[in-house]
Amino acid sequence: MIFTFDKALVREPSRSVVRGLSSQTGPRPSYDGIANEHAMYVRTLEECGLSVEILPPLEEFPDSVFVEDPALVFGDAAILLRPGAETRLGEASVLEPDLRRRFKRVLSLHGGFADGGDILRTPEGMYIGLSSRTDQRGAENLGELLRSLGLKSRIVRTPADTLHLKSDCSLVADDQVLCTEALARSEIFDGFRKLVVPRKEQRAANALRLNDTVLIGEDFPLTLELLRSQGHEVRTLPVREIGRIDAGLSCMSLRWNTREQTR
Ligand code: CIR
Repeated sequence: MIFTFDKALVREPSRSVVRGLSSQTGPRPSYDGIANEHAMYVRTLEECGLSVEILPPLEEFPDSVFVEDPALVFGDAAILLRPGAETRLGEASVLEPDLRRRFKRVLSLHGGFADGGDILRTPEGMYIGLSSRTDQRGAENLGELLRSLGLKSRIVRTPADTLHLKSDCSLVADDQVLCTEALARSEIFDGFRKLVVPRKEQRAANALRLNDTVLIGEDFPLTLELLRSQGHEVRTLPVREIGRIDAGLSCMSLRWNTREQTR
C-alpha cells in the first residue's frame, strides 16, 4: 500500500539550479545536465504508472526542483513544511496554491523546521530525522499534524554529515530497508530486514520504490546487483549532475495515491 502511487508533482529545474546548495567541493552541475536527468526522471515516473504534473521553474529558488522538501503529501491531504535552509524556506508558500488546488486538506507546519527529505514513510508510521534541516521543534510539530491525520510518527537521528535521513535510507519493501552502514548500525531499523549499500556506493541509499519498481542511480552497479538478488525489479537513472548538489531520486517529486484517505 505505501508503494502504490498514481500521481506525482515535479518542478522544472530553473537556470539558477547550478547555484543549488552543495556540501561538495567538486565541479558544479550544468543546467543542461540537470535538465536531462530531470526529463528522464519524469519519463520514468510515467512509465512506472504515475501521472506527472510539472510546475514551472522558479529562478529565485535554485533548489526548488527538489519539490519533496517543502511538503509532505498523502492521498487527500498535504502538509506544508518549513525547509531548514534559509534560501529554501520561501519555497513552501510558493507551493501552497498548487497544493490547495490538488488536495482537500492542506495543513501547515507552524514553528521549527522540517524538510521532506528527512521524512521516511513506513507501514508503522513516519520516521522524522533530526538533521541540520529538521529540528526538534519542527519534528514535534510535524508529529502533531500527522497525528491529526491519523498517522503515527517517530523522531530519529539522521547520521552526522548526512544531509537528510533519506539520503541514507529508502524503504524497498514493507519490512526491508536499503541503507548505509551508519544507519544499519543504529537501532533505528531494528525489526526491518536491512540491505546495506556497499561503502563505495553510499549515495545509492537514496532509492525510490514506485509501485513494483525500485529506482536507483545508474552509477551503483553493486547496489543494483544487491537489490536484484533480493528479487526486486530495478531501473537505473542518471543522477550524476543532481548528485553534485547533494540530491538523489526521492527529492525530485511529491508522490501520492489518490485512493488513500487520511482521517
Ligand atoms: C539542498 O541542499 O537542499 C539541495 N541542494 C538538495 C536537496 C535534496 N533533497 C532531498 O534529498 N530531499
